[in-house]
Amino acid sequence: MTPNRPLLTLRPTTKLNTMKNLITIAILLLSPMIFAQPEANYDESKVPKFPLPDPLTTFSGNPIANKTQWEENRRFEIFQFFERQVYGKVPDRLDEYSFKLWEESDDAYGGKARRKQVAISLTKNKRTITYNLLIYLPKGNPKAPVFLGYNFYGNHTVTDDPKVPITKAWVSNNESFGITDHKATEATRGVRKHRWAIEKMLDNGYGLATIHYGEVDPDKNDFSDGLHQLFYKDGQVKPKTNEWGSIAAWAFGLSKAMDYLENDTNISDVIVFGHSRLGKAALWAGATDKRFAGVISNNSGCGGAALSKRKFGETVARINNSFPHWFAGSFKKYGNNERTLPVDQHQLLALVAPRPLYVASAAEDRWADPKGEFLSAYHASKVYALYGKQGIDSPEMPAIDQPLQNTVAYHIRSGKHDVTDYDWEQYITWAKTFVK
Ligand code: GTR
Repeated sequence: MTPNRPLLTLRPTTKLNTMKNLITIAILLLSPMIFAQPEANYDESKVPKFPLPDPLTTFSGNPIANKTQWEENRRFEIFQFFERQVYGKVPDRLDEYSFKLWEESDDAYGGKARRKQVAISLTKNKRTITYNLLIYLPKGNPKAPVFLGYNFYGNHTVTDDPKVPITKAWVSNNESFGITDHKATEATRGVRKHRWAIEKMLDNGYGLATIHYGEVDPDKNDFSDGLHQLFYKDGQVKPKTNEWGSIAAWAFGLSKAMDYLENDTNISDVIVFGHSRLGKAALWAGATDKRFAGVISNNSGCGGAALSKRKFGETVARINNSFPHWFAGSFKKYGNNERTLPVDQHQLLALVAPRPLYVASAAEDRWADPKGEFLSAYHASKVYALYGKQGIDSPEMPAIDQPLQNTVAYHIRSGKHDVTDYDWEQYITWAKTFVK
């Protein structure tokens, strides 16, 4: 490219140049159409026929008949594919990590809850990142199960509790919260508490553990900060093609939190939860770390619970284009090319088996493709059957607000893309029966 070259160079009028001029003008006029994102498909009749890869037939065509064959053979090859071609590999081990319980009190929520705040530090190549885990535990339950999930805007946004400091890390700008420079302020305390039914959890004997995702890896396409850069060799500025994007980094952050939680004597089972992009991270965390006793995907959509080959709402091309840093570089080649994917997201869900799994959709969240999320849970269920666990038996979606709860559970709630009390009520009821 010549620097400072004008966008449009019209040539003097010879016949040939007139042709060239016309072609140049046509390209300029058509370029918005050529390069624009295609409209998302919301028409069932336009969903392509999509043969789904069978979780119980290996890549080389051999049938899987029992859980031993699944675990020793098929699970491993599916896992490896997701690890190298979708979310990306964690490049290496940490050199060191540590936990510091820097605040603790037993008077949270009017004396109902114990609060703990733990700093988690991860070190590699003499570089360290630190992120904070905020924990509320029901005092009436000496060893409580907890939901572990990331929040979008800081631990201080999930509660009005003044003892939780405002995060100093990157946060996404949000006009309605008055965030314009990626910095959270006191004005954002409690702004997301409607998404976290903390008192409901406490009253039912459950705790909450939450982390601001921006403290682990800021959600932007530059790879200069957060978890990734700890692992760089001299001169490296981004992960290799088959190495981790942000979703895998967030999942890794959840696993390191699990290292702390499993040693906290006030905590029993940990159920990993996530909404939307953080639901994608929760699913990958559940697949990579078997210590999570249950996994909840709330409206996780494309690259989460929804089937990629269905092409309804968000697609692989769209997500890689809008969020180039979320997945491994190697996932890009499947944009507009889903047919060539040898896996689909039902197989990600199957990696959680036999542990309890909840997939939830919202009726107005068509971008996330509720039907694709449901079918994915349905098609994962045959792996649960190998363990004698009941999944989703019928390919017919349940009615809105009629949860289907087995070891694999699903609901489609009325309303939009969000996390509501209704969602939490279902998760708590289900966890009491299926996560033990
Ligand atoms: C959307 C994205 C979705 C979902 C959502 C979110 O813009 O297209 O895949 O992750 O963001 O995380 O809120």
